[in-house]
This record gives sequence, C-alpha cells and structure tokens, in this order.
Amino acid sequence: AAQGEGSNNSNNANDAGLTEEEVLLANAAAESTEAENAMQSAALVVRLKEGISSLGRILKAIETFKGAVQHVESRVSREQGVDHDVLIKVDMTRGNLLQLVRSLRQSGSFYSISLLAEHNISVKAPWFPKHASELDNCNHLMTKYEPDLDMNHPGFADKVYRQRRKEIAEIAFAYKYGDPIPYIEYSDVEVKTWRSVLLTVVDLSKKHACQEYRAAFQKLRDEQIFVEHRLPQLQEMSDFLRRNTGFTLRPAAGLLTARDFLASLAFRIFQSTQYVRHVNSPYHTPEPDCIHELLGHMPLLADPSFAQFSQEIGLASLGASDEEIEKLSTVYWFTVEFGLCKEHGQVKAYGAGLLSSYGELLHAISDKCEHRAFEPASTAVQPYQDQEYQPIYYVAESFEDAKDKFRRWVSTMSRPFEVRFNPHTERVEILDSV
Ligand code: HBI
Ligand code: FE
Repeated sequence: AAQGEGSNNSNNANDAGLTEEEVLLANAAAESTEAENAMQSAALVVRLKEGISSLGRILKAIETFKGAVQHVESRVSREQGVDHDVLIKVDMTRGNLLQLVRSLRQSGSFYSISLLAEHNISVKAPWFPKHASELDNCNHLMTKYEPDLDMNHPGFADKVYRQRRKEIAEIAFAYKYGDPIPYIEYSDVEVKTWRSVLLTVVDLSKKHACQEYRAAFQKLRDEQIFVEHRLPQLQEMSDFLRRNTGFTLRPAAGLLTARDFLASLAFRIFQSTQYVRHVNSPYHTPEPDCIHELLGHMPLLADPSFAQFSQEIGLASLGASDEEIEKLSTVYWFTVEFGLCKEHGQVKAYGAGLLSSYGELLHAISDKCEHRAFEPASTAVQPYQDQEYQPIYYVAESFEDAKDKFRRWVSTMSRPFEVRFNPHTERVEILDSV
C-alpha cells in the first residue's frame, strides 16, 4: 500500500501505533525544522530478543525508509527476555521515521522499539563513573568491523571463528569489577598467529621503537610473559602492569565507544580485548584484538610517564561534551595509537597501532608520509580514517613534552569542574570550579 509521506500529522501518527509522547517528539522536531520532508536527527532504542544478528534487519529497514545511520551502540541487556539493547541515531524525515517505527513494531521480531528526542540523549553534563567499579556500566560496543556484521571482515565466512569470538565476548559481558580475569585456553592456531606477530615485533622494535617501549618489552621477555609458545593471559598481564605503574586490565568484548573507553583510563584501567585476530590476516586487523593490545599497548602502560599521560587523557574525558570527546579521541589516535617521538635526533615509534603492525611502522618512518610536530590544539581537529595507513603522523619531543603540552591544552577545555583521582579509594573526586 502506498503511504503518504507524513502528509497528515495526526492520522499518520495514530496509524503508526506510536504513543502520545512519541508523536509529540516527532512533531516538535518537525516544527523546529519547519519542513515535513526535511531530514532530522532522531534516536531509537531497539531491544532485541532474537540475537544481535537481527540488527542487520533494522539497518536494512532504515535504508528502505531512506534514513542515514549516524551512530550505533549495542550492549547486552540486563532485562529478562531481551538479549541486546541497541541505540541507533539516524537522520531521516519525520514521515519516514514514523513508518520505520511502525514497520519494526509490526514485524514482531523485537522486544520493544522506542523513539527518543535527539536532545534527550545528548545531555549537557553526561553521567560518568566516579569509582572503578562503575566501569561495569561502561562497556557499550560500537558495531563496527565485527565478523558477524562486516562482509569484509576476514572472519565473516568462518563459522568456527565466529563461534569462538562469541564465546570470548561472553566472558567480557559477564565480567564484574573485582573478578579475576578468566583464563583462556588459546588454540594452536591462535598461538601460531601470536608467534608470527611477536617475532616481527622482536625484530622491528630493536631499531624503530622508542626506548621506553624497548625497556618494558625486554622486561616482559625476561619475565617470560612474552614468549613464543603461548599467549600471555590478561590476568598475568594485569598483575605485571599493577606492579609497574598501577594500571590494571579488564576484559572488553570489542571496540568500545570512545567515551567508555577513555573513562576507564581515568582509573588506570585499560579495557582489553581477549580474542585473537583471524589466522588469514595475521599482520592486519580492522578491529583491536589482544595481540594488538598486548604487543602494542601493554609495554608502554608499564612505563610510569606514559601511564600518567594515558590517565590524564582519561580524566579529561569524564563529563566532557561530545565535541570534546571527539577531540580527545583524536589526540588519543595520533599519540597512543600512532604517535612518533624523537630520540637522539631520530624518529621512533611509541604508538600501539605502529608497534603492533609491521607494515604501518615501516610506512610511518619512511618518506611516504608527513611528519608534524605534536601540538594538541591542532592535532585534536585533524581528521583521520582507520581504513588505510595514516598520511600524517605527529612527532612529540618526548612523553614528558607531550604530557606538558597536553596538560596546558586540557586546561583550556570548558568543563565546569575539575576532577582528581584518589588512588587509595580508586575514586574520582569532583572539584567545582567557579
Ligand atoms: N575500544 N576495546 C577498545 N579498544 C580500543 O583501543 C579502543 C576502543 N574504543 C575507542 C578507541 N580505542 C579509540 O579509538 C579512541 O576513540 C579513544
Ligand atoms: Fe589500540
């Protein structure tokens, strides 16, 4: 049946089986744009009852109704009878939005579908964790590059791999603050993948990694944590970090939202994936895996100065606006993930994405890319992509220098309060500033 595109407000709304409140929300948005057919931002919360794969059907429906998906987040639901809660931000016309909601409700495949007003979700001063235990609430996943959803993922067609990923993800979803991190028996194939990446890092880091990385890496070799015949367990890695800088780990199911990921750093907690990349692509992974976390991130988290820098990025993110989170993630990207620094006049790598990727490390120190001096204010607004090698890298004088510059830049941010971490209570204390 042909549907008029929202030509009659009240009738359409009733047809769609929406609540009074939802109609008001949709109408308010339509009035503010003053055009029925204008694209508007909206947010849906869909509660799934038939597995995360039904997300595909929702995205398909959004496409059918000419919506553009801006953002997707999912998490395992705490509600009985619901398996995942999914937040979807879309741009679409009001008429199409109402039809979409109706169509999804009529399909009967979802536990519930609710429509939120955009201004209801981008709250001015968002909630943030005040104690390390509240990170149990900070594990919202971005649905990006997952083997179940992305046809280009090397594990997309591999049922056994997908099952393995699911098993390991369950551990992260069930994890609560204070639990020991469950032991994983890695398979021979997984160990083989680990071994080949470890060997490239052993080889390349000698010449191209910064001195702080090399020192921590050596320590991990000496303590028999980085060995070829087995993967380190997250719990033993967490104990190692605690001994060195007070950082600890908690298991993450996959790529977290920037806000959740950064928040944990404020507590000196790194959310680490526990699964291994697909065996067919050992030297490249489109999403973080534990080999990237272990070889890329862990050595530097054992360095006091770098640990301090990481925590400061985390503290700056607590209660920050969406725009500021975007800037902080960008700084994180160009430092913690892809940073270079000088050492006796030579350029060395400290970014985890470089140290755990043979190809990109060589690219970053070649003359095929641009090197710029690290300046937080300009770095924070430099667009980047995560599909190919970076065309631009930022070079810091040292971690100390990066820290000093970062501190000065953070003090210009607009947050109306200051935060301080109390390591004895693992609590963030809020200091109102006038
Ligand atoms: N999530 N699990 C996980 N691991 C990361 O390294 C990670 C993340 N989410 C966001 C993120 N990194 C960064 O790109 C910044 O946005 C903070
Ligand atoms: Fe990373």
